[in-house]
Amino acid sequence: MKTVGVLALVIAGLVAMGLPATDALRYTVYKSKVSFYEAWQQCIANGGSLASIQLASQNANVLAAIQAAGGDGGWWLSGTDVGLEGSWVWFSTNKAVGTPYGFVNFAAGEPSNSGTNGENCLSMNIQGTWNDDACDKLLYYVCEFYSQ
Ligand SMILES: [Ca+2]
Ligand SMILES: [Ca+2]
Repeated sequence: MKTVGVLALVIAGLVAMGLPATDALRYTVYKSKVSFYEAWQQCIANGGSLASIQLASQNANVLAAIQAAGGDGGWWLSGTDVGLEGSWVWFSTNKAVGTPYGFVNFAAGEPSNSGTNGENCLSMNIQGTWNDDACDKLLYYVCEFYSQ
């Protein structure tokens, strides 16, 4: 009882400070390859959201889910700069990437906006770092869900 009470106080404190209770988020990796927009829609259809990452701990949890699920290639997260080149937002939450905690995890040399049509959608690679990919590329994806 005592431990539960302390834990509740800690969580209440974190919420009061505006920090997300990251333990309340769980991640599911979907191993069908779809476009960024289809991934976004599928997560909503499944009762969740295409994953957004604000904290290193969330990045680590998503990476762990990817590694547990297996597979190769990239995994869609909800980041995009399709609205304004170079201005990255998490599509699921409409929050700027890197806000409010400063966590940004692009791989070296990314985002590259490669190709004639550019790259405007954010994926995680097997190292846990981020890349911009063409939004119509077919990749696995990660949905986030709030657990009780
Ligand atoms: Ca871009
Ligand atoms: Ca890229």
